[in-house]
Amino acid sequence: MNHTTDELKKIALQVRRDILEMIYKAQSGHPGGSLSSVEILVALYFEVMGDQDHFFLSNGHVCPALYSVMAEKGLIDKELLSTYAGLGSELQGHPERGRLPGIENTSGPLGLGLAQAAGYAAAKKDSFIYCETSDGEHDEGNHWEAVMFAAKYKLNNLIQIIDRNRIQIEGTVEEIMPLGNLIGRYKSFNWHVQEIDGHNFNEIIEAVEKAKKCKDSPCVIVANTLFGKGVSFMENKPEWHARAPNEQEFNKAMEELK
Ligand SMILES: Cc1ncc(C[n+]2csc(CCOP(=O)(O)OP(=O)(O)O)c2C)c(N)n1
Repeated sequence: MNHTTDELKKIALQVRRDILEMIYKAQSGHPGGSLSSVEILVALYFEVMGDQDHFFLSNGHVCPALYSVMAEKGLIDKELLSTYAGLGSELQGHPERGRLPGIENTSGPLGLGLAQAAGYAAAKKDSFIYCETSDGEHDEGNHWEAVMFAAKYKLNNLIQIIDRNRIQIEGTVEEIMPLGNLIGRYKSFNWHVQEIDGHNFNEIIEAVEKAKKCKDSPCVIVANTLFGKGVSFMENKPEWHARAPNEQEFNKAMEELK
């Protein structure tokens, strides 16, 4: 590992604070999924990805987490974070390819990122292609086409990580469109599957190392996470899917993120 677990945790805490600051300042954004994705993104950018590799964020609404991780890593200017979701900003509320170096795909419409990543993986066999998706995105038919495509072409350089926080836009995934045995579903589509705690750096990094050794199939890591992780009154509360905190809520959240 390049960093100790304590160092990674420190970065994750700063990313959570950045997420809150961005969404509070813009009075717009998606805190629940941003907060659940933090360890996945910190692990990818700080421990896992090499210069040859590419990352696709499919659930683009959680981009405050991505922007902050990119800033912490020094890939973008930290000052930019305060422009999040502003008119003309490089940091749109849903990322746009071409607007900011390092953003591979435009997102917002859900269920497209895996197809984009799979196409890239098919074309660039000499690099690993990582794609974060969410459980809510599994409602989209296009996503499952990409699942079939990746298996058919045995894209063993494609690694999908699902932010399995079990919440989506107006309730739980289970209420809105249950995914049943998600692990069994991926296995039946000939993917290599692992299930981990998506807030545990060691588990994320180990799972990716295993995924990199996959021979004949694409790999998916189902990362069980907590929606709103780190801010007690947001945790597991669907109303925080796309809501900005008011001043009092913001101060309380920042008090907890210390
Ligand atoms: C194709 C498409 N359909 C619907 C939406 C509206 N939408 C935005 S976010 C969302 C829920 C996504 O679920 P998930 O990513 O699991 O939510 P989170 O974990 O961030 O709360 C929906 C349905 C969309 N952006 N794109």
